[in-house]
Order: sequence, then structure tokens, then C-alpha cells
Amino acid sequence: MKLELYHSDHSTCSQKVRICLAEKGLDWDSHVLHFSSGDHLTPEYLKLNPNGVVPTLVHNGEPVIESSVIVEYLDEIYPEPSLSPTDPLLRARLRSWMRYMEEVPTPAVRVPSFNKVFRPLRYENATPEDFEARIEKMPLRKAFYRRMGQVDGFSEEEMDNAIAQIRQTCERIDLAVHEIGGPWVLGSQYTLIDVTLTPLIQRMADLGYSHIWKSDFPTVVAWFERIKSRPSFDKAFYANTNVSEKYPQFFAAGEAE
Ligand SMILES: N[C@@H](CCC(=O)N[C@@H](CS)C(=O)NCC(=O)O)C(=O)O
Repeated sequence: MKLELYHSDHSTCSQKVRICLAEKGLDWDSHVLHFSSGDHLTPEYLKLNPNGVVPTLVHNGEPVIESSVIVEYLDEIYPEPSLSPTDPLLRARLRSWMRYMEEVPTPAVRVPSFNKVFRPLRYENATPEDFEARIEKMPLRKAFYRRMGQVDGFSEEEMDNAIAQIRQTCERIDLAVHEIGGPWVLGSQYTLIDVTLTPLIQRMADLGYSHIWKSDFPTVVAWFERIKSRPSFDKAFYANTNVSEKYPQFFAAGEAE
């Protein structure tokens, strides 16, 4: 059984898979891709992942793409320790949470991430022609990058909307942990939704937005402390996986957490 992961140190979708691999205690071969060098858009990589994004898991030579699909696949082929409930109703709740996580907080987190770090890092010094040529090569997200723009970044309205979506996510985590009694989102079992929400909350903390949950949602604060005390957290967030650490030039002193 050979597992290879094509990933990026600071990509939240890659971090979701690294946490899952760590929770399962699995060994895997690492292939780190660098977006600024276009590693994710080479013909060889596009054969593995036609979407031109990370992560991609290769299991015994077979590629599996999409971070949520990858963590579910890992949970099926390595069922112990299990990261999904057995009860059908709880399984339905897990799937609903996974859809919500993909539809709401995952795209929301990209907006402040690109405004603060990735747009200035990757595109500020490119010529407009180079920016356009790089976007044209992307199988997905052409519209996302054009909406961002090379110079202006996402609008204030998009930023406000993204922050409201993260706030709603925290409200729902708070409600779930509070009502069901925790300690995890679905109750007593730590599951794939705790795994996949972790890098999103961590990125927001890293960008300096932890006040969103610290001001109103003490249950989220306590849930995230429990998350961070699991050994899988430090394994997935090794050195330089937080953007404030890797790209300190975009942060004021004490801004990130
Ligand atoms: N739905 C995909 C999204 C993957 C994705 O967006 N990955 C980002 C990093 S988190 C990426 O590769 N971005 C490349 C780029 O922006 O050019 C998944 O969950 O695997």
C-alpha cells in the first residue's frame, strides 16, 4: 500500500488531508508543489489532477482528487481509527456538514487569504500580460482570479461577505458543540468535519481574524483548543505552513495568532 500526496505546505485543502493522514497514523511520500513556479499546471501534474489544484493523493499509482473525497476515501480504506459515525442519521449529518464546509467557509477563506498574501506575493510584480497568461492556463478559477484583479484585490463587499460566512460557520460550530454537548462537532466522536474545518479556522486565526470567534463563541474557542492539542495538528502544521510565518512581510507585529 503506497500513499503519495501532491500538496502545498500552506494550502488549506492540503492541510485537511495531512490532518487525516496523521489521525490515521499513515506513512506517505510527500511531493510539495510550488504555485509560484507553476508546478500545479505542468502537463505531468494535470494528468493526475486535471483541475490544476492541490491536493492529489496517489494510492498504489491511482490518483484521487478533491480533498473531501480524499479524506472520505482514506477513511474507507483505513477504517481504524474511524473518522465517520456508523449511525445513518449521524452519517447524514456529517455529509450535510461536509457540503456546507465546501460551499461556505472553504471559498470564503480564499478571499482574505488572497487579499492579504497571495495576490501581492504572486501577482503584484507581474506584468498585466503575464497575469492574464497565468490565469488563462488555470483549468478552474479563471473567473475567481479575474474577480480578484491583479491590482485591486477583492472588493470590500466581497471581504465583508467572506467574514460574514466565517462568522456563520463559527455560529454553527458553536450551536452544534453546545447543543449536542461536544466535545466535537457531531458529538462524542471526532470526525471528518472536525478534520476539514480545522485548516479553515487556523487560516483565519493566522490572518488575524480570531476575534470573530473569540468575541462571541467561547464554545468555538474551547473546541479549537481541543483540536490543537491533538497530535495530528502539529504533524499537519509543520514549520512554515502558516502564511504569517512563511510570508511575515505581509503582517504587522502581533497581527497573526
Ligand atoms: N475543491 C478542491 C480545491 C483545491 C484548491 O483550491 N486548492 C488550492 C490550494 S488550497 C490550489 O491548488 N490553488 C492553486 C491556485 O490557486 O492556482 C479540493 O478540495 O481539493
